[in-house]
Amino acid sequence: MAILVLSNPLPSAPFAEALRRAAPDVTIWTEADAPDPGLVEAILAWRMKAGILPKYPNLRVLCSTGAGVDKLLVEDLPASVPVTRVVDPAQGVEIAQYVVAQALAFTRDLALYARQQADAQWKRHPVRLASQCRVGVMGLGAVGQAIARAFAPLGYPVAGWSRSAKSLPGIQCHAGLDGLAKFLSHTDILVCALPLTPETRGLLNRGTLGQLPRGAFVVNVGRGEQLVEPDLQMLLDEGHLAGAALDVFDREPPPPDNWVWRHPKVSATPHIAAQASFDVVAAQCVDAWRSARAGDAPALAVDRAAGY
Ligand code: NDP
Ligand code: OXD
Repeated sequence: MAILVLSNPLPSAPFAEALRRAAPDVTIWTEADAPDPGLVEAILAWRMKAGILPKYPNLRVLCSTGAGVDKLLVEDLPASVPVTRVVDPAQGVEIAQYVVAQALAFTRDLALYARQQADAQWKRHPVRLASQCRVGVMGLGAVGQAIARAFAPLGYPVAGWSRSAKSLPGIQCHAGLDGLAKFLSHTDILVCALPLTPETRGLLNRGTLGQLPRGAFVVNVGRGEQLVEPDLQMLLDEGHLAGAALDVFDREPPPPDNWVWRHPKVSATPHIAAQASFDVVAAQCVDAWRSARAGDAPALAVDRAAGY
């Protein structure tokens, strides 16, 4: 029995070391160890290609190195193999810090003042009141709720949107496609913290982003494939949107000639909003493997049909 780390493009050593700490009695392999496929019972991976999983006939569970599992749901994933995600509360706090930092930089005009400083220009602009900047968080799971909670003490009115109806203290909750238009039209700072699924792919497009009030700001920490980049560019250039902070892209890294690198209204970061700790990832992978061995559903198994 063994756990195999296939974390490419992330380095495998930190995951393998954390797994050894979490389960000293278990064989932990990386690709470099020339693993015996028949002994592999769990795989810890960030992404998967078709043709790999059938090589492991005794696979019991496929674990994600991150919160999202979208790159693991390949067509030859055996029906009997559960897929697990990571839930790390510290990661939620970290991602909330990133989003709050971007939102504050936007509402307090920090980029504008940095440009003014470069020209030794002393010029004051009216301050946008937090109470008049409505934050709308798409996705109210582990990550989205952490983001929503972080804004409330700063005085921002907070709303959220999810697939199923919710009631969360201090958050105006909307749900489903029926609730989307009202949610969008009442949102000045839109934060996407959705998992990538067939329903959320391309969801941030001209039609939906165009329903935001003029001057709105968009933060995407979900997945790049949820955003139709040319639509965003058009809305920024037309002035409908005031800015965007993008941490995720459909191609990571985006090619050097991608407009996002240079657009004056875009802040682009290399998928750093938050990373789960290696020890949490490893502990949850080992738990999932032990549950699968015992014939139980792992606690963090995703709904494969829903895609998250
Ligand atoms: P969860 O599974 O805990 O939550 C997902 C949320 O999205 C749920 O509230 C769910 O609704 C909602 N949702 C899913 N599909 C739809 C839909 N079609 N319409 C409306 N709402 C929908 O995931 P996490 O919060 O843990 O993570 C979310 C995503 O954040 C990850 O999949 C990943 O893509 C991204 N992420 C990015 C990071 C970064 O560094 N940039 C770091 C970590 C995560 P419901 O509650 O009704 O099920
Ligand atoms: C993710 C992660 O899913 O980094 O993006 O956990």
